[in-house]
Amino acid sequence: MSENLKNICQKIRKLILTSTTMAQSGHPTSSLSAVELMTVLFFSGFFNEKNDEVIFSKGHAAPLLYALYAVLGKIDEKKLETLRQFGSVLEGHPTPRFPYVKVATGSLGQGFSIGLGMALGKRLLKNKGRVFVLLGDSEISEGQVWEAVQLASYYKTENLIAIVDINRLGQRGQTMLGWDVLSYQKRFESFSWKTFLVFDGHNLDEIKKVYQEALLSIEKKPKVILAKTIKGKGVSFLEDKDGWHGKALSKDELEKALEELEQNQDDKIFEKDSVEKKLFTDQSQKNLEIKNLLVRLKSYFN
Ligand SMILES: Cc1ncc(C[n+]2csc(CCOP(=O)(O)OP(=O)(O)O)c2C)c(N)n1
Ligand SMILES: [Mg+2]
Repeated sequence: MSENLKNICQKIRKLILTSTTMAQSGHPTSSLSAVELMTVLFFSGFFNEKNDEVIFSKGHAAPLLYALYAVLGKIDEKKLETLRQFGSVLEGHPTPRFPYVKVATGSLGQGFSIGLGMALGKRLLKNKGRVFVLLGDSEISEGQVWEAVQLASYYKTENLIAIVDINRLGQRGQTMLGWDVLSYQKRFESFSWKTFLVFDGHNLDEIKKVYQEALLSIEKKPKVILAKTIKGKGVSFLEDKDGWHGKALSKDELEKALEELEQNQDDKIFEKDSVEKKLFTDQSQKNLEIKNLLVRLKSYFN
């Protein structure tokens, strides 16, 4: 199971790197740091397409978003070659021209506020879905983020789940808090959020365990997953290196990177069909909901 997820991550990494090199622009390193976080969300039964929403508030990680939908079989892999081309729906930052995106993001901080609005809307409509929002660590220094943070807890927006990709780096140099996840935790907790820590944001099992805990939590609070990650993860000459933000690899660099990824691939067989079937129908999603229900029932008798 985790082996298959590992292969999906490798495949997604290759697609991110190739599509940005073809475009000769984009944000490969910002996309690479969130590969495991988003792969587990999409492929381990946590994201329910019928009811849930996912927003890439760090919209510059669009190559990751498009690669995920290519691997899901929702868009043709060949289409990734049109990334950032004039007329392509695969714009440099996500827009609703891409069929699986409801809101345009890219101006940092805004996607998160919209996610809060969507979560409140779901509550009004008695829709039991959740809203997952992916944020960058430098992004959360935006004042707008903290306006939404305080409003979300005021309204006890339990169906809002923020995932912060703490890769230490912003556009230029280290962020104010670097990898100090405990300080991030204190800040969110002081705003009455329920926090969950992932100490290795590339460890599939750890991510799965933490997502499970977060989704099973019955506290009437918004939730944040604070994950320590590595910018450029998977390619030695990109990992945790300053100076690679928003830069595509040259053809030679791409070749080197793909070679490295190939060497690290445990199992070269990529089972696309089984992946497709897994999404949304996954038994673990149902198990999670049953467990959730039981925990809720139990809480009535305590
Ligand atoms: C409001 C706003 N200001 C500035 C930018 C330019 N910008 C794009 S990405 C980025 C850095 C983001 O860093 P981080 O949130 O840590 O994401 P990472 O790339 O590290 O994943 C900046 C400043 C922007 N897109 N929006
Ligand atoms: Mg960052």
